[in-house]
Amino acid sequence: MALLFVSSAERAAVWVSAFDAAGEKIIVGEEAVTDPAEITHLLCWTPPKDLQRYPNLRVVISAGAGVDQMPPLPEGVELVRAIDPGIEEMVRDWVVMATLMQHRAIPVYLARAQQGLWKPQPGRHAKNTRVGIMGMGRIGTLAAQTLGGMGFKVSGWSRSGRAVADVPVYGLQDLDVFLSQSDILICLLPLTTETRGILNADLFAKLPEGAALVHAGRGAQLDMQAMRDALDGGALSSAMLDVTNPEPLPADHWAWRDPRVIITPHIAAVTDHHAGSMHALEVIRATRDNRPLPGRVDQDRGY
Ligand code: NDP
Ligand code: OXD
Repeated sequence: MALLFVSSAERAAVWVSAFDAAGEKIIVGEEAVTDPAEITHLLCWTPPKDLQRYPNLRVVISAGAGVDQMPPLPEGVELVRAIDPGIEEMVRDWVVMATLMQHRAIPVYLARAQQGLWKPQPGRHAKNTRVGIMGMGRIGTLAAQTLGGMGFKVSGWSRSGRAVADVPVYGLQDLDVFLSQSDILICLLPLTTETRGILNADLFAKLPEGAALVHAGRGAQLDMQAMRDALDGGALSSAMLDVTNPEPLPADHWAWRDPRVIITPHIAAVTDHHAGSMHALEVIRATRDNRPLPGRVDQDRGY
């Protein structure tokens, strides 16, 4: 078995030493492939155009946790997402920071600071703030546990409504109830056919008046104009986005200059190359042993 590595040169050095230490074969870059038949695994953000060139390809491993950038794969080729506790903790940290910033009205104070305005406003205790998390997977669960531990009233929403320790989780049919109880709405959903455009006017209208939005899922889930209308109409009071629609956000986009919106350029998580290589090695061993692949994506479901 051999893994074809199609990613940045900066990552490659770490991966090559991890694979050498584990006695597994890694080939960096398509130009280095002499025998396409030996390639069984591929690591990439998006695959090279001609995957048919690799007749024994069995698994494509995404360089990121999200897999929405992947095209349909040839019949029989499995897709695996990156699994890296470091990514999950970093996104959790970003989400907790964004939640605290909105909870403590930091966008308001940043705007007042621009005017040199010393003007306090009443604050709110965490125990009186309801946080709703859309997407209770690996990252959503971690965020829920941390925010719950800080005293926020946390609930979740997921496709299955599967219970998570100490956190009430609503299923698909209970979206409206979930939204009506979300003073701060966090989106940590994968981008799929069902979740594209889910953060829209209809959804914002179901939130408590003046709710805040925290978005670290994928840009295409958000209707930016609907968000602006909701901010203008009072359904939303502020938003903090790590992902935008489009992405990158053009320099002249209104959202950069709106004091109610704080944007970071998709930096919530930074990939840890060592952790990525350890996960890929585990995927290779699982393939060899016919075990379930860690991080296997259901390609019909899209995550
Ligand atoms: P998981 O696959 O572990 O979890 C996905 C969650 O979303 C599950 O709870 C799933 O429900 C739920 N879900 C999926 N589809 C729907 C739907 N149609 N309706 C309701 N719930 C749905 O993903 P992760 O937690 O690891 O990551 C989530 C996303 O975060 C990634 O896909 C990526 O887009 C984004 N991300 C962003 C980063 C950044 O830097 N901003 C970095 C890393 C990830 P169920 O539990 O029922 O299956
Ligand atoms: C990811 C991301 O999916 O960085 O890993 O967004």
